[in-house]
Amino acid sequence: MARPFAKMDFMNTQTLPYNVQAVRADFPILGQEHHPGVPLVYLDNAASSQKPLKVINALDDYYRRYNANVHRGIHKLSEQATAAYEEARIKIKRFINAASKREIIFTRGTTESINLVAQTWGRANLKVGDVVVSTVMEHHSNIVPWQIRAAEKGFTIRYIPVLPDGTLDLNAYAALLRDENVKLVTVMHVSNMLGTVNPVVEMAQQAHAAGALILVDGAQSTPHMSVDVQALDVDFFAFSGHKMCGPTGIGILYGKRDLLEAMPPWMGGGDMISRVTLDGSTWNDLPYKFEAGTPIIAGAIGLGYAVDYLSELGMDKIHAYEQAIAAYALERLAEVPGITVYGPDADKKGAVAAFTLDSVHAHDVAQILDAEGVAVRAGHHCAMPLHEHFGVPATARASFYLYNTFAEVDALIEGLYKAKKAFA
Ligand code: 7TS
Repeated sequence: MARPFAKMDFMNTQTLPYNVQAVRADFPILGQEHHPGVPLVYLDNAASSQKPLKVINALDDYYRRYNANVHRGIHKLSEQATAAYEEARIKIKRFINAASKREIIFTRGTTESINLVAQTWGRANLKVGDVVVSTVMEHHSNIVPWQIRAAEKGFTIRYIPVLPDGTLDLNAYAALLRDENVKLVTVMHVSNMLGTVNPVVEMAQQAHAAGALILVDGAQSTPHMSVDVQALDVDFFAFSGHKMCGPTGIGILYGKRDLLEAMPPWMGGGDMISRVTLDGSTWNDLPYKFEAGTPIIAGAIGLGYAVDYLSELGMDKIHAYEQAIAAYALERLAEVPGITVYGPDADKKGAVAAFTLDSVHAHDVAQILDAEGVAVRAGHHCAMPLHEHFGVPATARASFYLYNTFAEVDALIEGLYKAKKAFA
């Protein structure tokens, strides 16, 4: 049973950048019922996005027609697989406007990309007395790898505080950078709880002026907005394929070439070496130096097709569409009595709304919404320090993507009224 169009849907189809119903037809999962007679309203996109047929078919095609290991075989299948794997790298290079395909390293995701930098660059460059600047709003994957490395190397981590409106305290950032021991700033581009879009261009300029490098966690920006790593002038940039229509288990570490060249390898094994003797080894060229073992071939190819899909739709159009949905969602959420939505105003944030509803536990909210077909996440969203900052153990979070509709926002709001009633 299809949900009827909401009034807002009808009013906005004239001005929206694309026809969302045509887009939805590309995503088979969106047409299914969540429970008998209850359509799926998927609002957990910050955790993982759904996949279009283009990506599903690309994976199927790889396994059916040219599955083989890469960079090894002389045979045709291996050559085909290698060509597709390397073509994906070029697509991703173009997508984020890297200067060279050698700067694109395939990893398992944002988490692995950040760990790679912490363990290689961090091990080689950070020592007692040095400072790494991070923020209170980071996902655990941009806190814990540095804590692990700090315990070993003895450097200090300092955190930029978050202001009540959910933006970073940039005065505090400037003050932190006055310490000449700061070697690295590591910051998320867009918050997965607050939706805050951090001013990474300015933050990168300030970090560089202070003699520090900057790593940006792009897990929540790359799926939703046009990213140009050269314009941002960031030193490292990490993101995950599965949040941007690609498969799970594949992600990217972008790094400026001279930095990657100077970094020691991380994992040792096949493909990452130039020559191995029993007395020692030398390393392969970039990016292979950081891609030990049989890589995630299908995942990389699938991500290449996801990037094609997003580019064909247009990142600027996707961003504009999501901004319209997010503005509508925030407007409607604000009508619900007893709700607190965290983070800045719609014009300063991505399409994410984390909230609490009266004293109803976030998990109960999510459970009632699930019964209504609305899939949201509840919990700390891997941002425990940020939840502590706001004095809440958990929030419920609705996160939107290019295929969500205004009617789905209405379904969320209806579900919240049911939750209120159930716990009144
Ligand atoms: N950084 C940010 C900003 C994220 O939102 C996430 C995942 C990660 C890093 C880690 O990405 P991974 O692909 O390596 O796991 N965020 C979420 C979330 O908000 N809900 O589930 C996963």
